[in-house]
Amino acid sequence: MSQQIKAEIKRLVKLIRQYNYEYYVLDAPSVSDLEYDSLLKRLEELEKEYPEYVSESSPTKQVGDYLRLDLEEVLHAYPMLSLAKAFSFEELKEFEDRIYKAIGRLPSYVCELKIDGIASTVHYEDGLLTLGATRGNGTIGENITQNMLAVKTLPKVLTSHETMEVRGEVYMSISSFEKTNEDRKKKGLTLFANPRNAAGGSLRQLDANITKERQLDHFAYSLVNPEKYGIRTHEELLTQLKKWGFNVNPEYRVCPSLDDVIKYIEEYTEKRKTLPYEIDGIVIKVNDLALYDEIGYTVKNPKWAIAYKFPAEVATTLLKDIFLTVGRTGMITPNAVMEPVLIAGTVVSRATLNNEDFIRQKDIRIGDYVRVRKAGEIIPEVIEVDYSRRSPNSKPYEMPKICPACQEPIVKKEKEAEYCCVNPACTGRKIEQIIHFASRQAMDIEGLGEKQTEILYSLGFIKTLADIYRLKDYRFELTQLERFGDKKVDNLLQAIERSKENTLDQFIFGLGIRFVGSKASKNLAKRYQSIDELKQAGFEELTNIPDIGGVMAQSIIDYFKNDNNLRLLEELKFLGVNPISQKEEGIPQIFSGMSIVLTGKLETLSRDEATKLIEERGGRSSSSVSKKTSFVVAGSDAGSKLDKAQALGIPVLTEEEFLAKLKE
Ligand code: 0OW
Repeated sequence: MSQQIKAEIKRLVKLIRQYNYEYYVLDAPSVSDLEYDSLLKRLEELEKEYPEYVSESSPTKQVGDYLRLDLEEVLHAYPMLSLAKAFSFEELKEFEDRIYKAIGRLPSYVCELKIDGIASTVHYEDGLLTLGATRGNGTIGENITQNMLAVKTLPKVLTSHETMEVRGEVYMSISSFEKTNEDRKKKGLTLFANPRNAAGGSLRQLDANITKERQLDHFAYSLVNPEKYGIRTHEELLTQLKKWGFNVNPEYRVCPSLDDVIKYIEEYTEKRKTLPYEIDGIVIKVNDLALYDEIGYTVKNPKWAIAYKFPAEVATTLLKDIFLTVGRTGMITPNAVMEPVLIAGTVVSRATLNNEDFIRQKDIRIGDYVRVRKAGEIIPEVIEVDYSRRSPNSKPYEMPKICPACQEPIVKKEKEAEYCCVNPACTGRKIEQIIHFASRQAMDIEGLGEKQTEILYSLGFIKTLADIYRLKDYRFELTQLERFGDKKVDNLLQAIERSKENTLDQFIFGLGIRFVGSKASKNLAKRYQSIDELKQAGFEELTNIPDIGGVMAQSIIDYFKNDNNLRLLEELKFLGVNPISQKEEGIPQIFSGMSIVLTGKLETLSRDEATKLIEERGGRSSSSVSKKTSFVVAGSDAGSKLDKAQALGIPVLTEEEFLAKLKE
């Protein structure tokens, strides 16, 4: 038992450290806050129960943020605390019980919306904003003064000449978030997953002008040393902040009892969807500031405040079937096909069942009514079975032990929950082929990146390359997927249609014929006008083409002998994917079969332009000089390649001589 506990604590510490890094350093968390919070809660429970297993460097000891090394550090004279979390009303009752135990009476509270942004602090001297910083690890933050000046609703000069420090949340409204992502999309940049990441990324921009473009806002919610201004309650504090010109979120409310707090929470669980910014919970604070010291603090949280986190969205529906998918690494995942059900505004018909252990632990059976959760991740998750609705003749689910794609046996590695297909030639790893096909150098289908492909594949929308061109038939279902809104789906479907106009070399490269890279694909597309022509090519003919050796030629021939590949090409042709290459008419192939090396700086051509001129004339530009080199073009400051060419007696042309040759 103790071994298992130790292993579980170790697993949780490792996971939480990874998630902290993604969240605080990369601004790109791979799990939802809810997922993260429940892992941290589990670890805290285990550490409480087994203190002998707690490591000093446990993430439960560390307070949040990681520091960006390239921003100047700021020491917080008054630590920036974070908030303990409550996931249920019972836990709110426990929070109140602890307060009652400390002060012998029940206090009144103030409820505020928990803005899902970046905690920050701002210093004013004689009414002038002099310093802005992130929370960092609670004691040391990052200096973001220049960026804070770009936050629209943060006063830079106060009409009163106060010297003080104000705490608040910098956030990005949903409309600014969407506009920011639109701009990034046009620039080919990765998109922010949510407004919080967008705010974090913008706020930590080293270039404050970029921050300015990003429309950040601020809600103030706390003041260091409020007693200095004769402020006695949190409500008075918020009122005073407003008077000084700060943007205070107007939804706060004094709640005399816990019942009023719960009513406020129920009210805003509904209203949440209508707000122009994202919130991830409700912050509850004792209103009377004089009680704070008596109620006390933990290492990182006040005991007089707590954050109630909204529960994940859950619904119950019929589990109609279970199908297995093979991931990029060969990992086998069981997935649920369910009666479509509405969860948090979108229709869900597929969900993950994680692995066989999960199915067995919960005894999930086909025909069961299951509860499904959509907690912010893109793929919903089955969480439990409603046994009361189980039909009497249902049987436990037996997961097939063969790969769904190549029918080879699947194996489960030691101490791992997942089964894997270890067949290196497993065609099931279609997901890899699909990702390659849609990649930039191949068919360049924008919006069909790794993540999107894995989701569409695991939900069964794409199984083969041809299915990409059938996605338009599933437009409605796609718009129902988390973060696959109408606009995103339509952009993807348009990109797929546009890809039909791609060149033959992109298509050949996208097919992923073994050993055939982008350069060889270009040479094949010069020699043949279509896939049908290439299909007829013989071994000799192929090996006469630059960059095509014997192994590659044989691989091409084998590819066209495979019935599955021939069927796929027919399907793609039927769906309108059959690019025809324009033969390089009129360009004399004066460098045909030659290997040419460029070295040094060319005055009139970029390296890419020179390479294109060589390849258009049937030559190949190589990066290293050898006996096989036909000649070298030496620009200014040519280095060791020129020396080697002269040592090997390889002809060397100047840039002018090279250009003259093109005109011959
Ligand atoms: N995110 C918020 C919020 C809030 C502070 C003051 C004492 C401890 C927490 O809307 N409305 N009020 C507070 O009060 N904190 C908030 O956010 C916290 C800051 C650090 C972690 C959370 O984001």
